[in-house]
Amino acid sequence: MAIIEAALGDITTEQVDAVVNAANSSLMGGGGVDGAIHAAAGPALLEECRRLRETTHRSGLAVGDAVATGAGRLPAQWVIHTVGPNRHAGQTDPALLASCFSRSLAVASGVGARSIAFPAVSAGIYGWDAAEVARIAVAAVRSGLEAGDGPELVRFVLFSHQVLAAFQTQLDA
Ligand code: AR6
Repeated sequence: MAIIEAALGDITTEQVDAVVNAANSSLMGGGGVDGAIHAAAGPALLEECRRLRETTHRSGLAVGDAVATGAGRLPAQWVIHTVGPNRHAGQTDPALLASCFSRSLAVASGVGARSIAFPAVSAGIYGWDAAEVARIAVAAVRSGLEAGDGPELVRFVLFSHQVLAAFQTQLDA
């Protein structure tokens, strides 16, 4: 039985096999958790992302999809980049957000990650309500873990008490 938990913290310091990045389709970095992950990982991460753009992801990463790279100087081994829907751009389909979590789990399994940390994808710059993100994320992770041999530990790492409370409510339900 896999463990699903939530904690307050900075995802860049997580001692897990894989950390998920709330990226954008360009994979070239940005603000929020994306900026923090690139800053902590160092230039090797951007270099790997650039290589993806030159090879397998010439037109970028689609909303709801995920892809793995190494993690540069992070304690994790892999960064799994996913692109959440941007509510400010009219991307309001919950299935796209659920897909970020299920695709990230599948990619984590593919690289052999046994533990994974997720941020609250789309709950920042992309404008989704944290309670809705929490509901969608917890449901997607639960069904993803039921469906296959995903990681043994899934930790949601949240940046504020308010967002942590939203995830804790869903985990307790
Ligand atoms: N650790 C954990 N959570 C964090 C951290 C951190 N170090 N930093 C921020 N958060 P956001 P999005 C929280 O905006 O909404 C970027 O520019 C934050 O408080 O990072 O998916 C990308 O390049 C919020 O709860 O991601 C895209 O263009 C959550 O992480 C765009 O932002 C997600 O906020 C993606 O926007």
